[in-house]
Amino acid sequence: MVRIKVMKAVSTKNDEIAAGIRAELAERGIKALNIISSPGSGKTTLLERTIAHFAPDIRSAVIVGDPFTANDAKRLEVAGGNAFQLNTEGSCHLTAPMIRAALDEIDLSGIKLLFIENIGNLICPSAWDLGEAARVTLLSVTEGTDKVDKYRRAFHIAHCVLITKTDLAPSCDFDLEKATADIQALNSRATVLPLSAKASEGMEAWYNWVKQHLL
Ligand SMILES: Nc1nc2c(ncn2[C@@H]2O[C@H](COP(=O)(O)OP(=O)(O)O)[C@@H](O)[C@H]2O)c(=O)[nH]1
Ligand SMILES: [Mg+2]
Repeated sequence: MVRIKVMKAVSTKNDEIAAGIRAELAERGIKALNIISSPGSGKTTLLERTIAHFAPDIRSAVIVGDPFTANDAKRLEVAGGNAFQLNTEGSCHLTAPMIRAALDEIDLSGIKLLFIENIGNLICPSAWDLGEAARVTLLSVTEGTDKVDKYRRAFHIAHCVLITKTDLAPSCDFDLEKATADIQALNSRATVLPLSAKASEGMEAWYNWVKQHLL
């Protein structure tokens, strides 16, 4: 009983802070994108390409969630992003208070896109509102077609689902048609885009989605 009440109180507080972040970013003309996936499915690589694609006309900032390291933020600085590292000291997801604290440190002048690379896992990040305008969930072909159903909440809450690393699909027995149908059965409003950041396949469709929904 007590435990449930505490969890509810924490989540309510999170949602209040997230609503404040959403309102503040909207007023400043900044769109935030919460990026969710398992470790290694290609979040940072996608961001490297995306930030470089839109620069210098459209400037991006990135809040990079990571349990311990600053490696991804360093990669994204190199790609031209204004990158801010958030270390959770092992915790499995970002929360709105963490984003609030980061925003108080970041210079957002001239920024149009705020990418949030969440901690790599397909469970907890999908339960926490960060004040984003939209959510994108990545599933790499190396993870297997069955992961859509297994981690359904991450796909249910997504505005866009990216099937990544399509260059590796032939060696992974990934069934793109089934994965797409399963995602659409869970969430009919989600756009599903297969792509390979490494092979530069399908990237234009992704950039168009960003333009259409975030710019
Ligand atoms: N073959 C292939 N490898 C990729 C692709 N995108 C990322 N990778 C590799 O997958 C690994 C993890 O990528 P990373 O972007 O760090 O994933 P993150 O943990 O989700 O941020 C790295 O070795 C990348 O080079 C892709 O489109 N194709
Ligand atoms: Mg990463």
